[in-house]
Amino acid sequence: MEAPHTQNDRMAWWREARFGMFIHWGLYAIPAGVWKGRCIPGIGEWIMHNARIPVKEYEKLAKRFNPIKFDAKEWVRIAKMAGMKYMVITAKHHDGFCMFDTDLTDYNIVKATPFGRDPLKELSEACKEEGIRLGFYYSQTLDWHHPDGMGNFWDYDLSKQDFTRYLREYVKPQLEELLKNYGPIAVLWFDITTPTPELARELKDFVRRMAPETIISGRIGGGLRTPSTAFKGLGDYITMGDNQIPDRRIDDYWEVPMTLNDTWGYKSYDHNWKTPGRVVQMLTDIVSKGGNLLLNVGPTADGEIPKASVDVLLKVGEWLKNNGESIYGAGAAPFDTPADAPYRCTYKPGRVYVHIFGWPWDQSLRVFGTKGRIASRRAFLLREPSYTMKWEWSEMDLVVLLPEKPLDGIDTVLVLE
Ligand code: JFZ
Repeated sequence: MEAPHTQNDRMAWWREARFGMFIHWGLYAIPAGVWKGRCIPGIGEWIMHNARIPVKEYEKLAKRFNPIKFDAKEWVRIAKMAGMKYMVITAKHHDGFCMFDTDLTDYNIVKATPFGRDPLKELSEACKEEGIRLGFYYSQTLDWHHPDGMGNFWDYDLSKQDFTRYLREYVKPQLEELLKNYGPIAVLWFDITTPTPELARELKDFVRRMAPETIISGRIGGGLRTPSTAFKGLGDYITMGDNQIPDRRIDDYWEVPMTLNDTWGYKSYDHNWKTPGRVVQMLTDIVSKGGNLLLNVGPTADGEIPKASVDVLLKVGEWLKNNGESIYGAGAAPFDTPADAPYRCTYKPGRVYVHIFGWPWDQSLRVFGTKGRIASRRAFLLREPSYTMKWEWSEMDLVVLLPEKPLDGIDTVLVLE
């Protein structure tokens, strides 16, 4: 593939995609939030840290990892049915266990588990077949297994660590394996940020040289330290804090990583699922501000995406099947919408998509701040283009007379053009 000439070239598919699947899958799915009979607080993939599990104990989980129900084609089918255009899966999370075949350590799913297969290889093939882009999450800083990785203060003497050696002799060779053996890799999703701007720069240059088309997430770091939990640094886009939706539009590339319940890695007792309506409205809110949504699933130790997650995703996919034009390739409108408005506006040149969440009791919808910003000549419902509506200007706002009932209980899309 020809190297992208500009940042916009590299990001073009990503901006069009708007909606991706995040997958947190690893040994932590076995305890699933419980350790020695105790429910361990916090997100599931942090159980080794939160329960202070010694490396020698945690490693034993590998011999129990046999996700025989794993089916890459099924996961890709679910992502497509949900209307997701890219997938980002954990290649190595903070626990250090490698979900891919690597020569750098035997602590990996092919060599250390009864499963003996490479799920990232199978996913890469399934994604290629179905036209879904595949990215890898890679924890380049925290590694609670490797003595030179950061974060394991309960097993290792951190004063004896050599992080630079870890990055150069372990992280970079593994990234080379991932970029060369599973490619083309659409996104490298780094996390936590790299400890120094110099090492972040070294990492970015390394990836760029090897895979100029691979998009790099904002948590590679290398930028100015700010109190914000949103990071861009040397990345190609801003990674917002977990589940953090900005309160206004951002004129840059940015993405919200979001959980479907309250954990990334599977927890057997976390049933706090977001409803399909909530997901659609958050996706719409994010796109209306110019961003992408990377929505997470946490597969079980058997290799299945929890049914409750699938149920939500399929309903979101149904809505996108009917209204996807207002999301894919759309962005922020050339006017601001009050945060408490019962609608959000996404935009493509020549068309404003008004996503109506709350149907006005008098059927009169006021679209704030539009006068002089859009030359509206026609107002119709995206799903019923033949049904046009009366509208008029009122001060700076456009007022549209809607039909008596919404077409869609979650989000009815009105088009102004
Ligand atoms: C990190 C991981 O620790 C977590 O396990 C998960 O993978 C998540 C997607 O990423 O958690 C973070 C990292 C950075 C911030 C918040 C959570 N932050 O900067 O706000």
